[in-house]
Amino acid sequence: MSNLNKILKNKNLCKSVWFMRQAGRYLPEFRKIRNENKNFVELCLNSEISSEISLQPIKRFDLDSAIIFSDILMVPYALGQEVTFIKNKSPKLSEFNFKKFRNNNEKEFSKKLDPVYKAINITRKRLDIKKSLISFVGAPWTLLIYMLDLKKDNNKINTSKLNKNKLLIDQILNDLTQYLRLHIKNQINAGADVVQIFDSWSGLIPNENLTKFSYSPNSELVKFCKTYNVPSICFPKGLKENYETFNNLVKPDGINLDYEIDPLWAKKKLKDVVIQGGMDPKVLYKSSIKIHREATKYIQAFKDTPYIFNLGHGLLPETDPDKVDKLIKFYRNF
Ligand code: 1CP
Repeated sequence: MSNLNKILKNKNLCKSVWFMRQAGRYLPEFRKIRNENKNFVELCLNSEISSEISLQPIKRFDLDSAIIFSDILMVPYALGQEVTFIKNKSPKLSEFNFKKFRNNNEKEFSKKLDPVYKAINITRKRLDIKKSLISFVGAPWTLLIYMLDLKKDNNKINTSKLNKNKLLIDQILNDLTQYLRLHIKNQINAGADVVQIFDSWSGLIPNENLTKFSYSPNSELVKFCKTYNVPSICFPKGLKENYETFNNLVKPDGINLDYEIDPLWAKKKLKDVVIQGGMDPKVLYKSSIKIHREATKYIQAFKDTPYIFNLGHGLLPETDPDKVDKLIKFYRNF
């Protein structure tokens, strides 16, 4: 069993490090492939290249886990929305059509995403048995934000749009959760060892809607992973002190801290869960001394509990890969 699975399943005190967005634009070897493949969706659907990209950070840094190269927006793509990735901008989706959405079926959905499952299958075969292969989904709320274009800016949602479509949204969330279960099942069957559930925009959920948009759907997906005996890690980014309620209600195997959460607070409040990450990815823009000081805060806080070293959000595109290398070595030597 890999270290990541030993920590998540048996609560072992072994070491494990990987980074969100470890396969991405900060790596020159990724940028080279990206320049030759202008269409991002097509790139995600090229199993051979997707597998190669997933393994790039493993080859370079010998990280403990690989995350499959894909995107959370491949689900809306498979459900019929056009998805365009524009450099340095939020991805854009074509207008949502409720009738078209309801006309989807599971067979077509799985078929459209089959290249992703193939990529998982070949990557699992190429990856050292001692390393985990992480698969992922976007949580329903975070996908809804993109599918219905609900974001005004990075701190605000269009509440009138949300309130105007209440009944419709309940139905969409419900259907979407079923398709996410299927996507998780297909990824597990293809060879994924762990599932990370990204709820990157949960900080934008109005307080009175937390149960409906965050706790319930995440809970359903975590329970679903448990039926396969595959551990899940939730990332309810931006929930602040509600991380505690989230953890008590959703009960994931692992929880990824965002950079706003104080590690000592988390240690006290988040029970019966393995903590992952937390350090602000912007710290990697700073000097080695500052990076080590910040990393020490997390390593010290969690030194006598199972802990997965990672960040409080994804690696930023301007990050220097040498600093990532040094951080990994610092963590391993600690
Ligand atoms: O190493 C990896 O993690 C690679 C696989 C991966 C994952 C797990 C990618 C590739 N995207 C994701 C998850 C993802 N995608 C999330 C959840 C995690 C997070 O919050 O970062 C989200 C919200 C998205 C949506 C998305 N896709 C964004 C965010 C935009 C926004 O609204 O702020 C962006 C920029 C993308 C494009 C994308 N996805 C992945 C890469 C490498 C890129 C860059 C594409 C490029 O080269 O232009």
